[in-house]
Amino acid sequence: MNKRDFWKRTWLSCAMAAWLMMPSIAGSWAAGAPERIILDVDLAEDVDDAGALATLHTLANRGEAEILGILVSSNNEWVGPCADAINTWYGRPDLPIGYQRGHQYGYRNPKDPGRETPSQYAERVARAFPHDLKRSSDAPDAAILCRQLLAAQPDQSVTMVTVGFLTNLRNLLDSSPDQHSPLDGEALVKQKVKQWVCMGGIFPSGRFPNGQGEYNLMYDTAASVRAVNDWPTPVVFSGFAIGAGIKVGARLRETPESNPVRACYQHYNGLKDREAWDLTAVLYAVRGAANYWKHSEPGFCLMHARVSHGYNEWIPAPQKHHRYLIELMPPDQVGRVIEGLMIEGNRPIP
Ligand SMILES: [Ca+2]
Repeated sequence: MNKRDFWKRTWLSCAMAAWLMMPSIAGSWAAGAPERIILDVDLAEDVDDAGALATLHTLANRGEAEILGILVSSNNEWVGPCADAINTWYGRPDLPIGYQRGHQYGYRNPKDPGRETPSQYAERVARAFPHDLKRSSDAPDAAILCRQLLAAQPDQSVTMVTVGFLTNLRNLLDSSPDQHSPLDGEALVKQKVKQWVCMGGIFPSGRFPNGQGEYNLMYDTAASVRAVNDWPTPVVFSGFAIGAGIKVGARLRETPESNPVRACYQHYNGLKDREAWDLTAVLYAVRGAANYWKHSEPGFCLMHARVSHGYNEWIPAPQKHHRYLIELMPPDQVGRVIEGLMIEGNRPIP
């Protein structure tokens, strides 16, 4: 090698090392420590939450993610046990699970007072697969569990991922100092959370043509208004259109019948493909935009409370810290990545 080649190679090696050490725009490291994830699911009316759990477990098996805990935002006594069954099958039977306590904080959606979030699969899967959480309400309050989990982590290290309603995040922001941390909820989030990845919203229009907002954001509107408008760290939204273009699930047939995620899809739609809304948020939270998506311009996703069912509005603003995902790779190609993760392996890699 001549001297010029040597310095060229040395420069390239240094540049590569610097690039590998540089955090991406999403705040995730291109190489190094796994992303610390708290995933908040509803796992009830739709089945993509089950796919999101499968995807996250696989990413943890691969060393790309560390799962700190699972929160449940729906009002259904079988959802916690169903999540526990999935965690157990993936070899993580003791993963902490928190359950929403919306009512303790005065929450009742005025349109759906005390309404249970129905599920076609949660009870059947919970009854059929091994786990030890008997009822969702046997799990601790999700907001308090979240305080405990956050307090134990390094500063600005945790990625919150929500693929359901925002009841728990509102309760977390509203929480008071306790035995886990002397900080109130907002200060604790600001100290410990790197970013929040939210499957929710419609971008940039904010509403469907019929005027309605997106399901996750409008379900507990009061909570969404507080969580979205006041969240003190960067937020990235995987909006309705991102997951709507990706269909996954049928390949769960290739996994054994002992797989509770396969059973969720079996009971939900007979193991057909289903939109991948929640799975996109998990993939983004762990890998960043990669070559799957690009980020919108910075701005603010303003939540509006319209009677009980709210909607979002996108306001471009260079000094704000919200962004939403925009398609880059063709959705069917992203789908193949996601479905590969969804059906891969059922035990942690030793
Ligand atoms: Ca969901």
